[in-house]
Amino acid sequence: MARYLVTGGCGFIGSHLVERLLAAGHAVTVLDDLSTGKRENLPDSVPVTVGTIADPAVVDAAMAGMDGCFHLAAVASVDRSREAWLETHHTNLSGTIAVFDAARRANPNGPVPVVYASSAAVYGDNPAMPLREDAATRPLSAYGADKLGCELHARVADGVHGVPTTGFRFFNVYGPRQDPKSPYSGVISIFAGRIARGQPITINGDGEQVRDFIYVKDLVRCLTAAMDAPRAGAPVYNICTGVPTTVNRLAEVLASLSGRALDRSHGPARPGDIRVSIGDPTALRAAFGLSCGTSLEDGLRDTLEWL
Ligand code: NAD
Ligand code: UD2
Repeated sequence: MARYLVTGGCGFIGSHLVERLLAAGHAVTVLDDLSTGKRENLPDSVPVTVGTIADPAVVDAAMAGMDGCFHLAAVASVDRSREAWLETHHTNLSGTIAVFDAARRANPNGPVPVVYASSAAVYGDNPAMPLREDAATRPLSAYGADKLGCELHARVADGVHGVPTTGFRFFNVYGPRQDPKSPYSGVISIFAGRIARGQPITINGDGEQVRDFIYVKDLVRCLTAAMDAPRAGAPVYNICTGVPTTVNRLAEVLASLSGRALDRSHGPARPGDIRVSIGDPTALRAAFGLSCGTSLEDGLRDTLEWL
């Protein structure tokens, strides 16, 4: 049994991680400002500090006595990072440095490991598909730039301050509890909610754009595996399936699983929309012996049941 701090634990991915840690018998504390997360995503028994990772004193207090930290808190929206550039930077990069810094002092026995969320957004529009971790990083958004900054500071945390870190570049994550009402929500939660209610969906452009959709419960297995075996050198891994899915096919599978006729129209392509985003999961598999193997159909069935 270990004691873990989960930042962003009230959010979509964080709440699945907390569930997994509790099931494994660990003690979990959450730090979340509830900006997009919800208290009701977690059991009442989980202690939640409501506060911001942008305040180092708050992070220090939350980290005290922990054996490790899963750092997921972020403003997880590319659009928001455009509208509120500096404000999102305070959370997405300065807040991450505050987490690494607090991990130095968390425990009298020495620095504790941090497993943190990066993003496929660090690759920008690099066309080298499938994307391997050594592909050039050229983020196109403040969000992606800050996530790349997290990876750079993770190297400082490890090399200069002795804090073991593992970063994961999440591809398009989906599953229960992804808020379909949020304007920043992913395509699966938007389409699933609308199709299940018999409402029309809008496909941006021709719908032949491709994504690598990763089921949230597969993803959190990778996060806990990394905490169980911290590595030196601040490694960063893709979390992806390597399986391409077009937006058109996604809509068709959702309609078929919901038993609904598909009512779709095509709107203009989203400005700056990336045409193809597929990750190479080879390094992830080699490091942890894990593959993110839940089929799209099974993951979508689970998502639809939750609605
Ligand atoms: P989410 O919005 O559901 O979760 C983020 C959580 O962080 C929320 O609970 C929110 O209230 C909290 N938070 C935000 N700002 C905070 C602050 N200043 N202090 C404390 N808490 C704060 O989003 P999610 O999809 O669960 O994302 C989790 C992590 O995964 C984020 O780091 C995100 O950037 C990353 N990520 C997600 C995806 C995806 O497909 N969902 C893709 C790439 C990376
Ligand atoms: C994902 C991440 C984003 C960032 C980015 C980096 C999510 C939710 N977002 O953006 O944070 O990391 O990758 O590349 O994971 N679409 C429609 N109709 C809709 C909504 C979306 O056609 O109603 C299309 C959209 O134009 C895009 C695809 O669906 O082609 C996926 O969109 P998304 O917003 O779910 O995710 P993405 O890949 O743009």
